[in-house]
Amino acid sequence: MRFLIFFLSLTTSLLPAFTFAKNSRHALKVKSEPTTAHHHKKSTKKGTVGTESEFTNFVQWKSVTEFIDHMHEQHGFELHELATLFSNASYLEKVVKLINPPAAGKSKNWTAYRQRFHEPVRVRSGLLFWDKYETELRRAQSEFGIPPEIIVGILGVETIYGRSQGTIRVVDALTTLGFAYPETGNRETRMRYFRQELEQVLLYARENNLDPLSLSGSFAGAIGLPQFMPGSIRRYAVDFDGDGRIDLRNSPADAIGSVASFLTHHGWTNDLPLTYPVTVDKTTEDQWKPLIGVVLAATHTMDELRRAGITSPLDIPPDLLVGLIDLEDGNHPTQYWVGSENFFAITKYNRSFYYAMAVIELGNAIKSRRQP
Ligand SMILES: [Ca+2]
Repeated sequence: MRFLIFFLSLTTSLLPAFTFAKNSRHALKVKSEPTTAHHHKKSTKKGTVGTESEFTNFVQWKSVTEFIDHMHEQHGFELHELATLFSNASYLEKVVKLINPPAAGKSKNWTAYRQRFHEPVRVRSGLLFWDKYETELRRAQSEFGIPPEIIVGILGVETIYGRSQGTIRVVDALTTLGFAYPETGNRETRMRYFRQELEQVLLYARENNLDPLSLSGSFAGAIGLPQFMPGSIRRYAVDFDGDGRIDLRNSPADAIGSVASFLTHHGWTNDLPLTYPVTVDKTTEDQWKPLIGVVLAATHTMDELRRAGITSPLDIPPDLLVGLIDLEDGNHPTQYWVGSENFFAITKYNRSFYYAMAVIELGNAIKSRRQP
């Protein structure tokens, strides 16, 4: 399961690991839903959504009306308002296409991955962002303990500091994925997840006095500079500019505070080092290989790893808990590292070693270029 998100757009933050489990590419069949739901006439088969079709009558779907009832009974939403909302929601074929995994057979390549993010435009934008929001970054460090370079690294990798937040209507994305997910083995689980996110976005919009249809984001419904899924917004995001609402799309301060809050909630501990390079003993591969990525956590001491054949040229504190990291690099030898709990906190943001390492590298590149 590890790293299935490797070659996908990074606008998938905070999706659970199973998001990109291997899907078949069968045509989307919408079972047990009325064919009257089709808005356009391009569908060729009953109950099948053709690739060019787009229907907007979600409100006629049984599963949608059940969801509406749930939102009414559980959270007191007005039935007619939800009916209006879903009659305005669109099925988006491109969302269904994007949620499918990339073509198989591509090898993982750390060098290629890091080059996507460790590049001049992102570094320059990061320098400007750091200068402009230095006060907020300092405050995030003092309140949450997260260093500026980590927050700057994440916001750079995610959206180039807000430049590419995604233009897909969140309600459309989550309605499409919540009720018309493509035919896959884990379809029911995935639809349940996206319906929960839809529930969360409606609650978030109400709490922050926003029109849910005005929210745009990634194809998976991630929002704002830090690309939080709605559930993560409600659990971890903070109003860091004090204007009384959480707005991750227009308030860089809210984005900064929310990234810091997220990492604190996911195990970040002040002042831990992040990573150390290590060397592996190929003759004991059967002992250390099973230690990679079993859990996204730092659970071993270096003493334990040494016994399995892992050594480091650097001095690693004997009481520091670490986890073993592998970065496959195309035709080049795989790189091995160990990471502390802080490294693994970043992988909770996006479940990939490559992602976390790219965040750290970008943040450090920007930090090293700042005027003292
Ligand atoms: Ca705010």
